[in-house]
Amino acid sequence: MTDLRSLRSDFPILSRSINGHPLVYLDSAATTQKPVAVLDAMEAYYRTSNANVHRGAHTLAAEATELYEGARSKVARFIGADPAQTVFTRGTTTAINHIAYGWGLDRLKQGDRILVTIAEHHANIVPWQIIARHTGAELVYLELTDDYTVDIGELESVIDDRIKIVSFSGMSNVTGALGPIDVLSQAARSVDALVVLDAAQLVPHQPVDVNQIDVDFLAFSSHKMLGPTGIGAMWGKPERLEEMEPTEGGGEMINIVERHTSTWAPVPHKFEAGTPPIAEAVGFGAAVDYLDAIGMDVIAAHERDLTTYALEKLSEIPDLRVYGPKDATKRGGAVSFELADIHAHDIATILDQDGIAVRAGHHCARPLMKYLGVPATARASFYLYNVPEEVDALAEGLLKARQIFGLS
Ligand code: 7TS
Repeated sequence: MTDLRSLRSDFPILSRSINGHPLVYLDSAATTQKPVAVLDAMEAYYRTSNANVHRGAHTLAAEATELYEGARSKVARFIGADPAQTVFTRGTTTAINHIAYGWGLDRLKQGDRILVTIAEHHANIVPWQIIARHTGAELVYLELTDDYTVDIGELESVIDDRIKIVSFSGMSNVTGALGPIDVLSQAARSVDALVVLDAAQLVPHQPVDVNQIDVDFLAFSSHKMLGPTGIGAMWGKPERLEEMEPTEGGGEMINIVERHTSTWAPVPHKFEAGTPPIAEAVGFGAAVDYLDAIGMDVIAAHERDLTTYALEKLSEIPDLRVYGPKDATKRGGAVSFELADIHAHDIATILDQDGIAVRAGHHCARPLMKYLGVPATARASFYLYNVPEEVDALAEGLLKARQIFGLS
C-alpha cells in the first residue's frame, strides 16, 4: 500500500482526540481536513495582502488580485484547463445551478428531456427539477446494475433527440461507483446533447484532465480536496461559457452599465458577481499545489489499496451489506453499508464513542436511497491521510455495535 502516513502531521486536526480516543476521520466525502499549507496561505493573505480584487490601483489591491488570479491558474492547471474557462463558484452546487439556469432556462422547452442517473446527489437533481418546472422539460433517469454502476444497457432505449442535457457524477458519493464518462458523453453527442459532469467526488481523488474527456461542463468543490469551504469551480468549453447567460448580476461581472441595460465582462468574470471569496481562492490554490506535489496518481493508488482493504475487512463482518461495487477498479473510496437491521445513525453514534467519524443518513441522495430500498446508510470515506489501522478501528467498532445490539 502506498504509504502516505508521514503526511498526517501536515493536518493538525488529525492529532486531536474525540471522546478520549484518537480521531479516526472517515468522512472525507462530506468534507476533507485541511493541511497547514492551506491554513497558512489563507492566514498569510489576510495578514499581509488583504484588499478587494480587480478594482484598486494600490499595492494591496494588486497583490490580492494577483493571488486570486494566480489561484485560478493553479486550479485550472490541475484539471488541464485554461484559466479563462475556469470560473470560481461557491462549490459544485452553485456551479450546477449556474449551468441549469444560465444554459438550460433559455434553451429547454416542452418535450425536451434532461437525462441524469438515479445515483446523483441532490445538487445534480434539484436544479434540473427547477429548470424542468420552468421550461416544461422532463427529467429522466438511468438506473443501476447489480453491482451499483450505471446501467448503460438502458441507454439505447432512452437516448433520442428529445435528450438535450446529460448530467451525471464522475463518482457517486454513496456507492463510490465511477461514472461511465465516455459511454454517456458519446451517447449524448449522438443526439447533440450537452454533457455536464458532477466531479465533486472525482477531481479530489483521481487525475482529471478536461482534454481527455468529452464534457461541456465540469463542477467540483474545494472543500472536498483539502481546500476551504465557500469556493469551487465550474470549467466549461469556451463556446458554452460564451453562449451561457450569467445567473447573478452585480459588480465585477459587467463591462458597461447604462440606466436600463448592461454588457457583461468577459468569461470567467461574467459569472463572478460581487466580491469573490478571495482568501478561499488562495486556500484552494494552496490545496491543489499540495495535491500536485504528492501526485494524483499516487493518491488514487493509495485510496484504491485502502478501499480494497476496507471491502475485505467489512466482508468479514456478519450481516454487513455494502452498497457499491465490490471491484476496487470500478469505484472510489466512499463505502456505504448497512449492518443487520441496526439504524445507520446508531452505528455512527456508537463509532463516534470510539472517536470514529462516519456519516449516516441519505447523503443528499434520496432518490437513490428509495431505489436501494433503505432509509439511510452508514458511510465511511477515505482520503490520502487515512491508514489501514483506521480501517481496522472501523471494523472493530462495527463488531462492538453488533454486540451492543445483542448480535453475536
Ligand atoms: N455532487 C456530489 C457527487 C457530492 O458528493 C456533493 C457533496 C455535491 C455534489 C455537492 O457539493 P457541495 O460542495 O456544493 O455541497 N457531497 C456531500 C456528501 O456526500 N456529504 O456531504 C456532502
